[in-house]
Amino acid sequence: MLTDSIEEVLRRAAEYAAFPLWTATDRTPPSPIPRAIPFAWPYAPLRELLLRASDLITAEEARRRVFRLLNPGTQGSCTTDTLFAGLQCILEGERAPAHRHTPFALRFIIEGNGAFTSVDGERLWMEPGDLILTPSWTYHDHQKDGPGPMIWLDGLDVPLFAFLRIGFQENWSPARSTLVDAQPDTSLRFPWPEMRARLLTEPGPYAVVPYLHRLTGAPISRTIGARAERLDRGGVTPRRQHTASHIYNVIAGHGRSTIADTVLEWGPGDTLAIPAWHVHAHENTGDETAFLFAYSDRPLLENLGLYREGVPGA
Ligand code: GTQ
Ligand code: FE2
Repeated sequence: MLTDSIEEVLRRAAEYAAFPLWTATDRTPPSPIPRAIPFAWPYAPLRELLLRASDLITAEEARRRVFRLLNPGTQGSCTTDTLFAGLQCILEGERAPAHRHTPFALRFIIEGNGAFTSVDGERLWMEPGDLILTPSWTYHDHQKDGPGPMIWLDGLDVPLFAFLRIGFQENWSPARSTLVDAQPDTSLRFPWPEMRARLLTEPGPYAVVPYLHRLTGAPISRTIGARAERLDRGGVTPRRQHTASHIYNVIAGHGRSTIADTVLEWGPGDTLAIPAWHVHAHENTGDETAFLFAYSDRPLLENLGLYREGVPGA
């Protein structure tokens, strides 16, 4: 009908579940707009609460005794828009039961000893500062025999799976097979003394060393990459901007990070979220060398051709 108004046309289109693009508010913007905000989770109070929770619920009951570190700007299990972080605790004599899932996971050990994660039957011992990997669809559980708590940061790509809707998992039902210690050169465990030594041989007040597969030199997974950083006393990092988002955990030292307009102070054990495209820089404000652990979705973005760096201030 030539005399139709646009409103009339759109009303009739809507009856066929068809709508105008030109009035949509969620069109692709000129630059990335993450929902996540810059945010810090302080270790000391969360550690106390996690230990309290550990007296009240067993690892077996909880399956995973984890505090999810959820970004106030996002919904669901998001620490940044694409990455999840959680603080997990197991106590002496406990075992978090075995399962496997499509999401990839890393563990960065914060405190404790005498515990291990088993991955497809191989025991990976956990010491503070170690990085442990549980690749997609590998069976894993966590067990502690020695005294005291063991606390670590879990890093997973679960927001990606929430988006794709192909996240799934399976619980281990057969009796657990005999475990063997993993080979010392396994690419599923990166001991801290080795990484620390490498950081100390690097020049400059600011050093960055990526965690790479020992044989292939590839990032630790096709979605998540990780690195450790050394920032000397008084040191300041360059300002950076990129499409990857980062989660940091402070290994040692004190400092502050400027993330767009937000300034976050940090100390040992604290976790920070740096959303995509936010210009950020770190500063060591303490009297000792700072060591930082970080993971990001950079491999995911690079594999899709979507990693870009900006020129801050340009
Ligand atoms: O330890 O297996 O924080 O499957 C979230 C999901 C930890 C784990 C998390 C998991 C795990
Ligand atoms: Fe898991």
